[in-house]
Amino acid sequence: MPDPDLSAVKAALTAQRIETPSWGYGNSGTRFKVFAQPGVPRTPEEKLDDAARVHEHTGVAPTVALHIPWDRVEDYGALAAYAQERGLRLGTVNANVFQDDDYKLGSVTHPDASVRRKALSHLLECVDIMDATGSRDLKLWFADGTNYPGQDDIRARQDRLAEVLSEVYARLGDGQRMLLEYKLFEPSFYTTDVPDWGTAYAHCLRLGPKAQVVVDTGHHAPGTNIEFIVALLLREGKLGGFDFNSRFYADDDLMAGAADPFQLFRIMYEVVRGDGLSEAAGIAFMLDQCHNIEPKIPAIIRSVMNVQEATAKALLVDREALAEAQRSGDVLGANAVLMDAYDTDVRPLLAQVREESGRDPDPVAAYRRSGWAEKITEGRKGGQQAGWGA
Ligand code: LRH
Ligand code: MN
Ligand code: MN
Repeated sequence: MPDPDLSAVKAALTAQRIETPSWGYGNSGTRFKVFAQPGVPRTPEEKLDDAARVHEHTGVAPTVALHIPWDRVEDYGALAAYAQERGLRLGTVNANVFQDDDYKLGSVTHPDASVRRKALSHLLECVDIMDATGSRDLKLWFADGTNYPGQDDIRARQDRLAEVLSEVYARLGDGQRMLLEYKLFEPSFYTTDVPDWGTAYAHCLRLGPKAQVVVDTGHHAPGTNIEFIVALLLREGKLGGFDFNSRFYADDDLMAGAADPFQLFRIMYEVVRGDGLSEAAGIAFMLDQCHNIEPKIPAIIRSVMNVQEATAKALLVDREALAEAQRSGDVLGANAVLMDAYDTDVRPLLAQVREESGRDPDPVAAYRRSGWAEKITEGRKGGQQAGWGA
């Protein structure tokens, strides 16, 4: 394999940004049990304190996604200032219209207009919060759907969804975007109103350029070729971002890159191939995970590193050799080019990138040595639950 231009690879790795989720720092679990951990944040501010540790040790995680109302505070401008004092910014605002009794039959697709209005007003409030925090993106995921054939009119629900989305879209300011997230199933099991990229894409296309699709890697049927979806959305200019996590079964929310690092590499290769790492592409690389049994901060650091490793391997693909093998119909040769990059141990390269920017080459070890875990275990009692999974 010829030596790739390592300075360009290093520059891309240094410039990469990965957003961490506020809820990843809180206690979480399954519907069977939430295992409380020592030292877990009690407030949104303490979640930011922990996120600052992740950024300190990795250097690539300066923004934190909020989930409203899990991160409700009186003064969002003050929260943004608190973040800034710690070298962070508030990132994507995630709306939550799935934890209220009124939403039993849906939120934005509910048959009753007054429930839809309630959901809409929450979404609009989230845009107000974005104005206060300086956030660019509003992330929308809807639990809406039905459990039984005939329960509601599939088409009418799409109409209601389109109507609410267009009202939110109209409220977006310059430089703000709406990211629509799809998920195959759960909590609804018969129909889901935004089950797949095609549905999300169709709505975003009608809405306009500020509406884009977000790909949560845990939200597909087993065997789905996620990198194909990424390639297609990117080609259409409709890929807004990722919620990275790992899954073995369904929406497991395990650490990104843990279950299937090869899949993460294939996804990141399509991102690189589509020039999606550039700032102009505007793609938000976010984690959407919870850490039910493992310590949270080092797990988030590990996940950030896993995304970096997949990115590094993707950047190392010898694109010229690949194109040549593809042109000449050299199936095995083309596959070998891709596998050469995947099989490269990029950990020394990433260690070097970290050292060159004045950081410890091993972020997890540096965190362990920092004493932060002991400090929060001592200083924080009665940590907050992430918000769901009780
Ligand atoms: C839904 C989802 C969505 C929510 C998050 C907590 O499964 O992926 O992104 O906001 O989980
Ligand atoms: Mn998600
Ligand atoms: Mn999910």
